[in-house]
Order: sequence, then structure tokens, then C-alpha cells
Amino acid sequence: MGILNITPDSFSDGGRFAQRDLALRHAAEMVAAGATLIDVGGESTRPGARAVSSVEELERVAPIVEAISRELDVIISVDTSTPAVIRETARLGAGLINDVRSLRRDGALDAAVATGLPVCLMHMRGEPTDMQDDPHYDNLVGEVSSFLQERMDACVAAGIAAEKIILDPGYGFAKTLEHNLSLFKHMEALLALGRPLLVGVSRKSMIGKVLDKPVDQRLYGALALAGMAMIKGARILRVHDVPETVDVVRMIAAVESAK
Ligand code: 8Y7
Repeated sequence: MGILNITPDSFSDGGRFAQRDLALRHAAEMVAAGATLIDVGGESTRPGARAVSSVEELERVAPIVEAISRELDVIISVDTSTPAVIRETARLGAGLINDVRSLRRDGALDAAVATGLPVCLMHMRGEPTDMQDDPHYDNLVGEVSSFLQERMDACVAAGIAAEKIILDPGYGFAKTLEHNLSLFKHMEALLALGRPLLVGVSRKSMIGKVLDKPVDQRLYGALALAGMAMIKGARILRVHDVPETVDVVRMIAAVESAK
């Protein structure tokens, strides 16, 4: 899964169409490099990020989803918690709802059910604005696992087939470095929930903190974690660096399919 962040229009001096073409080109490169999903996001979930209105979020994301759906053969994942964005992007061709809030926002679960699309449910506590305020767990793996089980039960009760649910430990969301490392080490425990796991660690601070490296020097660390996640049984890797990660995945697949 290649990450496509849609930055505000003001960021690009070329305006709306240049923005869309740039995003489409980046998506096409990731698909050519082997991405089978593109995760399109219009709301920053970074700690302390500014809130974006649902209108603004939809204005950012909808044209990109529409363009990718028209031009590329890839599953479009939409990184959103917003009911209107869930409904509208599904209509425009989205194939997966990736919600870091696990469909807990008012109206999000109903919107997701109405689309009939698969969903990725991720563990987080609190909101991106306060999630890193001294997170504490008595039993990290147990609490993450129960949370995901509870969200999965709520989705199934609302009418989403269990087969359409992907789970995610939520690395970097309401977790210290020690929490992230421990939850990575014990990732296998979450496979007991019976659903495919998605892992997102690309360029995240858990790599920066271990290696003491800024965000543009975290690729090798990310690739080490990508390989480990695959071997531990993760099925989807959410990454910025698609060509490099695809090499890792293909080498592991080659060895695992050997006699
Ligand atoms: C994740 C994510 C982000 C993740 C899933 C970043 C939107 C932060 N991280 N979605 N989104 N899993 N499912 O650094 O780990 O990419 S945003």
C-alpha cells in the first residue's frame, strides 16, 4: 500500500489541476513499482495537526480518487474518519476505507456499512491531538487486541462481513517507543483475531528514535521492519517508499515459495 498524502491547494502554486496531476503521477509511479493499493489521505493525523473540515477534506480527496479510479488499475484506499468522505469516495471508486479512528466518529460506521466496502480498523486511544500525552497500558498486547476485537464486533453487528475487515496495531498512535517496539515484537498475537494485519511504520518516529535519524533518513530502518512484519505474518504494508519495499517483499516471497 503506497501512501499518497494530499497537501492543501495553497501548497502548490500551480493550483488545483497541477495538484491533481502531481498526485496522479505519484500514484502511477507507485503502481508501476508494484503497489496494489494506494492510500489517499486528506486529513493529517500527525500529533497536533490542524483539524480539517469535512468539506475541505472532500475537496482535497475526491478529485484524486476520481482521477486514480479513471486512470489506474489499483485498489484505492481512503484514509478518512469522515462520513461524507466515506460515502462520496466510495461512489467515485474507492475500494477500502482506512480509518485510524476505527469508524467511531458519529455516522462513520453507518456510512461504511452503506458503501459495502472493506474496512481497516486501527488501534488508537484518544485523538491525534492528545494521543501522545503519556500513554499507559497495563497489558499492551491484550488491550490492543481487545480494542480491535470490540471494533470488529461493532462492525459485524452493524452489517460489515467479518471477511471485509483488516486490522492494524496502530504503530505511533497513543504509544511510546517501548510500546511500539513491544507491539511489533508481539505482532503475531494479533493474528489470533483471525483477520489480515496491515502494518504502517514507514518513516515513523519509532525508527527515528532507535536510529537517531531525521525523517528523510529512515528508509533502511523501515525496510528492516517491513521484512520483519512480513515474516511475522502481516499482509499489507503501508509505506512511502514503494519500489524499495516491493524488493523486500519479493525476496521474502521467493524464499518462502522455495522447496
Ligand atoms: C497509519 C495510517 C497513518 C497506520 C493505518 C503516518 C493514515 C501517520 N498511519 N493508517 N495512517 N495504519 N491503517 O506517519 O499506521 O503515516 S498517518
